[in-house]
Amino acid sequence: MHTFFICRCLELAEKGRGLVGNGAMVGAVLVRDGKIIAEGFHEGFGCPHAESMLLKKYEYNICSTDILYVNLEPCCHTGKTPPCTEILLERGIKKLVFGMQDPDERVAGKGIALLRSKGVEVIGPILEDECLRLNRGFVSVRMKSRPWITLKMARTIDGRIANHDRSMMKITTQQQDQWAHEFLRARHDAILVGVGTILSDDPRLTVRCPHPRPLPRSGGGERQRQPWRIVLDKNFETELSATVVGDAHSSSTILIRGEIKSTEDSIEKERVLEGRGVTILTVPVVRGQFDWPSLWDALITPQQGYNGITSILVEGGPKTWEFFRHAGCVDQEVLLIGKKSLRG
Ligand code: AOF
Ligand code: ZN
Repeated sequence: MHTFFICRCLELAEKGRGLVGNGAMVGAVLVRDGKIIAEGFHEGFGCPHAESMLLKKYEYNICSTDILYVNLEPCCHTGKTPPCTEILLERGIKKLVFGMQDPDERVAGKGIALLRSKGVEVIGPILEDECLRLNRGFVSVRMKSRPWITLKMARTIDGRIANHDRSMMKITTQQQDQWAHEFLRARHDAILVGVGTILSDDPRLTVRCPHPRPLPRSGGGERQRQPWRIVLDKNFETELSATVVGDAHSSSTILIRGEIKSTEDSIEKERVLEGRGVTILTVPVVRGQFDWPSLWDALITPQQGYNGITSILVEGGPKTWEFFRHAGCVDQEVLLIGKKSLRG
């Protein structure tokens, strides 16, 4: 029974994807006599935590036999919001089931210990692997100070990735593309390519899903959350005509440039891009490459209008893939093999 309710927490937690910035996706359910009587989830960066959302909605008395389920250990620190442990104790929660321990060093088991010391019965971890998988980005940011990285590659049956003249080649089938949109693009906070891909292919880098999931706070208006689009552009070569900085989602594009000398043209380009809502981050370049720790810092650290990200799908060409592999910064690789052989 515990696994069933933790699964529901994970479903609720998923609704926060892309909205919680560099924080955790968390869902909570309150169960009485085997039935869910209240639900809540962490709806966005800086918003009340899942437990607090649930208890705000459920203002009635809590019985001593009620069980609160949550996929992440309740926090015991004062961050942007008060400690969840305090709220749970105040409201008289006597039994808690959690999915995984919080890797945040401010919590890291202390939330559970505190609740136990106050006489709350605490059970867990339950479905720990599933919970870790859902929050793999958050865990990576807290444990490794960098986002979770998935490399996505595509090649033909005979191992080719481009035409002989290096022009773009359609490799994957429509079915593979749909899968990649739904299970890769829509499940990462950001899609990353190098500027070479922008200049040669002018991709859209959006999620186009056959089964879009509406955003929780869009009133059904926004059909699909769009991930951030990150362009590694050391020399600031992205053209103003590129789709990622010109379409309706340009405010979800992050351009990472090196500390190059500004010219009149580059200043003007920056002005236009910022006017379109594009986020431009400058990261130091060391021996011709972006400095990794600085790049991660820029991406995971919230700043004005940007709440940080925790997971990236790298889609760029072979140069970008090698760049990530060489740095040992790859957590998962997905290889899509097209059906056609394009020999000749
Ligand atoms: C919970 N329930 O729903 C979430 C938790 O800056 P704050 O105040 O939002 O705190 C962020 C930290 O709180 C985050 O690193 C993680 O440890 C925890 N997130 N905890 O009990 C929640 N989202
Ligand atoms: Zn909390």
